[in-house]
Amino acid sequence: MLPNNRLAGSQEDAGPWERSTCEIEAADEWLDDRESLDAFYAEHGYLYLREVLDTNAVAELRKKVVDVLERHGIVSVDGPEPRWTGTDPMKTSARAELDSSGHWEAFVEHPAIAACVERVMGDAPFYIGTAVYRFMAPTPSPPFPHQDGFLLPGVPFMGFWIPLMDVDETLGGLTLADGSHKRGWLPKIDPAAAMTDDPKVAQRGTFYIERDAVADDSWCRAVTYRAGDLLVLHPQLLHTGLANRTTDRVRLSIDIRAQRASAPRTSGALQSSLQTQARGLESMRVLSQEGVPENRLHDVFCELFARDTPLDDRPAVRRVIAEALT
Ligand SMILES: O=C(O)CCC(=O)C(=O)O
Repeated sequence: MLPNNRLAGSQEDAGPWERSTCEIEAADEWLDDRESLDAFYAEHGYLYLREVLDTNAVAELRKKVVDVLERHGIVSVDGPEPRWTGTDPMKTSARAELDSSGHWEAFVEHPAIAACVERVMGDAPFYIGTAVYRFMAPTPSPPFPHQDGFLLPGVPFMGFWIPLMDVDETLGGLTLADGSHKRGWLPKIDPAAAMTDDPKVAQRGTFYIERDAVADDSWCRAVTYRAGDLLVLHPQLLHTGLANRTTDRVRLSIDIRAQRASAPRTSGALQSSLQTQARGLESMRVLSQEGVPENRLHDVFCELFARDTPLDDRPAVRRVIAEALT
């Protein structure tokens, strides 16, 4: 059990994900025991590997990220730790700059990181395009429970969530629903929200999780994640970053995704996370214009994705819909 079962400052209407009562189980003792590692992942949908990443490589990546954030006026670096300046990161182009920086690509080439990833995956990794730099300022951004593979259906990737600093309860961290990867696709879809112009609002409004989607007591997290930890997530594992409840600190983490190099590759998996998100939203718009009922939108999207059907080729889209709905 975690020391308290309600995070400081939780809103009354916060979802059960904000009240995680159990602590995630670490699997680092099985790092060289393939069978136990695979069995734990298959049963729980995650692997929490404590301090297995080279901390110098993590610190180097953190410094590169902080330099970008400082240049965009999001943090100031005049003490031991960067401080939030009050600038809303979403109102800057820091994310776009980081996305094209090549920093995570250099990080995974670091020999110690490459060796660790290969040990965890049991194969050489093939990185898919959707890495996400996360810099969560203390803005009131509510948690957004999701499954990373919802818009990448069938891509057999593992998600690597890597804290770039020590992340305690006040900074928020990540909570996950143990075993939820065995429950199929959980988000509900509201196609009307896909019409909203702000992509972040559209994403959150279009794909949402009902409060009782999984048992309240399946939500788990670590009390403190450390720089050097690696949290591996199954693409169907329900999880969310938690609100940053500090006043002046920015939570830094990165999500990197890879599949085993020997697994089949899909072209959709090579898109960036922003392209994946935009394509998902556009698909929901097109499919609902074509009269696909709400409860079948994701099934039909899976077919479009598998066949890589261009959304502007409406006759092809209609053929896929007809086949999927019969
Ligand atoms: O780090 C965060 O704030 C959220 C991480 C997350 O949701 C993810 O890894 O998909």
